[in-house]
Amino acid sequence: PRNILEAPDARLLEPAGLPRRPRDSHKGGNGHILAIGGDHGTGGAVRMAAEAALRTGAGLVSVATREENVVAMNAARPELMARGVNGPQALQPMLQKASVVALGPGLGQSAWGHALWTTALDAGLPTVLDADGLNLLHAAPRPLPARIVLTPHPGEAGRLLGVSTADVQADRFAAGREIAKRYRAVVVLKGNGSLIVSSEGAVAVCPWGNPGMASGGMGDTLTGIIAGLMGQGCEPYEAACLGVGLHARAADVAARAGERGLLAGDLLDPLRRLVNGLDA
Ligand code: NPW
Ligand code: AMP
Ligand code: MG
Repeated sequence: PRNILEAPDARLLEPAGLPRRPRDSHKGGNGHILAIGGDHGTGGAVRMAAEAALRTGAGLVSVATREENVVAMNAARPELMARGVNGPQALQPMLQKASVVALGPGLGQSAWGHALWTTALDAGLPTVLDADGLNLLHAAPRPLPARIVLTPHPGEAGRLLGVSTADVQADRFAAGREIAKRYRAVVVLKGNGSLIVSSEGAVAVCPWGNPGMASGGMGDTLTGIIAGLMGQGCEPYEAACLGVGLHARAADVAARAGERGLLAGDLLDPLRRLVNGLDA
């Protein structure tokens, strides 16, 4: 795709756009991200989103998921605060402590996922809505929080618009703009040359990334990165631009070892270097 990036949007894709972390910074001031998802069989998705938020520099990250995922998640990544939630009542106190919500990775579309989804959206916190969070929005439209980033891949974008994946890919700019307008949201239309569309319709195109990224969990990682940036003070459009840029550049660094076989988890080490302005 044509790269239409111009200042200031080009600058927003650079790590220099990251908020400074003061010397007296404390975990309470760097965002408390609440990642919600992980239905039967897709617990990994919400874990990857949560871990990416941590590696982006979020102060605290909690996970609301199916009870069955909790023991493994706490064992593998004890910095995460994972809790099993069986419904809205258990989610409410977690929402009260959170500053940003990452909603949808591996959430599924069962009654469980739907109940958590409505409760989380109604809390009105700044939110990154992804994966089944987007599929549920198509199935049951609902008012969205004012600060909202939608991160559809072309298949999810097609569902939101009621058209095919091929239709979305035939005019990605039009599709991204239409979703942003319809939902008054910042939209990341993912894929080769991800588009970031502001709620006013400004578009940035990501010049980085590679086909090694076409593997499970990549999008879930992006969701956590954008949420982590919002927790650290970025506005939604800024967080979306910067997050897409960091994600794709981390993937390019990780792909030096080969595009084929690239895993979403491989992005976490280069991501950490990039958010610190270090050569990755
Ligand atoms: P088609 O077939 O061409 O019309 P789905 P999902 C399209 C979780 N995960 N370019 C393409 O459509 C997620 O978080 C859990 C063109 C494709 O067939 C979700 O909650 C994991 N087309 C849930 O699983 C790891 C593209 O979309 C269809 C495209 C389902 O999410 C995996 C697939 O999309 C996963 O993240 C592109 N670049 N990209 C875990 N480890 O726990 C996508 N399409 O049907 O929405 O399924 O994305 O796998
Ligand atoms: P998801 O489909 O939700 O797992 O998201 C996939 C992530 O990988 C998105 O950030 C895409 O932009 C990225 N991605 C997938 N395939 C490619 C590709 N061929 N080139 C560049 N980025 C890609
Ligand atoms: Mg996805």
